[in-house]
Amino acid sequence: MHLNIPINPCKKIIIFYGYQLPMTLQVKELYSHHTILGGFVNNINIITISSDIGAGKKGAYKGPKTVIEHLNFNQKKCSFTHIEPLESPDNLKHEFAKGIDDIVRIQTHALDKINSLFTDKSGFNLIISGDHSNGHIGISAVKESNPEKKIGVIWIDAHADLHNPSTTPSGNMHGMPLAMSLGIAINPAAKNQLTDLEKALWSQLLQIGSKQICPKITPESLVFIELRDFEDEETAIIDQFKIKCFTPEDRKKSGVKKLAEQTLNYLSECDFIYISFDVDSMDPSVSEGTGTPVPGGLSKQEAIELLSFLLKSPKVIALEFTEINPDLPQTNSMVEVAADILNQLF
Ligand SMILES: [Mn+2]
Repeated sequence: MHLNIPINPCKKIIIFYGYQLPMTLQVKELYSHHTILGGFVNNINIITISSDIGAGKKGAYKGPKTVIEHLNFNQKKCSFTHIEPLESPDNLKHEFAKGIDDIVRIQTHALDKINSLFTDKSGFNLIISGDHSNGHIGISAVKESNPEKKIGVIWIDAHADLHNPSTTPSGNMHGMPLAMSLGIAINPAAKNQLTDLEKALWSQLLQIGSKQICPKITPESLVFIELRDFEDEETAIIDQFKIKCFTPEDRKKSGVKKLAEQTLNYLSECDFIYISFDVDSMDPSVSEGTGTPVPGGLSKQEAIELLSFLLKSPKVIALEFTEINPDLPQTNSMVEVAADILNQLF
């Protein structure tokens, strides 16, 4: 089916060189990976997607723009692409796929705007997105730009994000981006009964992109890190496809460096790697400012070390930060924590 719904124009903010923001933070030598990232490091495409349609609690749409105000990537050549939020007044009408019509529209629109940035020659991509349903945009952009290549995904998150509208307990679509990326179809026997329109919208979402590639990734090219809160339907998918999972217990046993090495070794067959970092992978002691905090996650320092080791791989083409909600009550500023991590990485 074709949805004839108008789409807001994307606003490309600005491109200029030697970009410098007012806050000064030292780039620590320990975390410097300039030589590893080679040509990438001085050429960063910063992409902000200010949509939080997929989240249960509103406010994460403010995260991307607020984080970039705190970035200080000295001497880097940065380009900025901003995707505006898009929300219809009645967008929550689909009980088991809240906002799915708007999510189809914004993902189609965003992918069209950004996929030219995801070839191996176009630089390193830093995506800061509102809620995690946007993760499907970045993964799709890598695949759409490199259709013959094998794409690996490192999903650093407390949650598995493997639900689809037929299994979700909440209807919030930020719990579904990996099901979208893996092309998981609606199960007619599952507990949630969907309308024909909802089934059609889900199938449209799985095939976004001009090449309509589905699935975008395969289960053996996916690794979870910090996974600790998931439902039975998600466990069933993980078990069925033997998806690689590192829990906080694994991290405590091996340490973050070993964990990063094991992850990259596991994905050695992949041509490109997309890293998605949901800030709820971190412990609530630093991540109160996210919609669904879960005890027992990474410390801020562990997050820096983990990402730093992973970014040493030249296969890593993009890093996404997501689910930063400045509107929630928080003792530590989630925006400042996220920006500080990024400033130390780049
Ligand atoms: Mn997530």
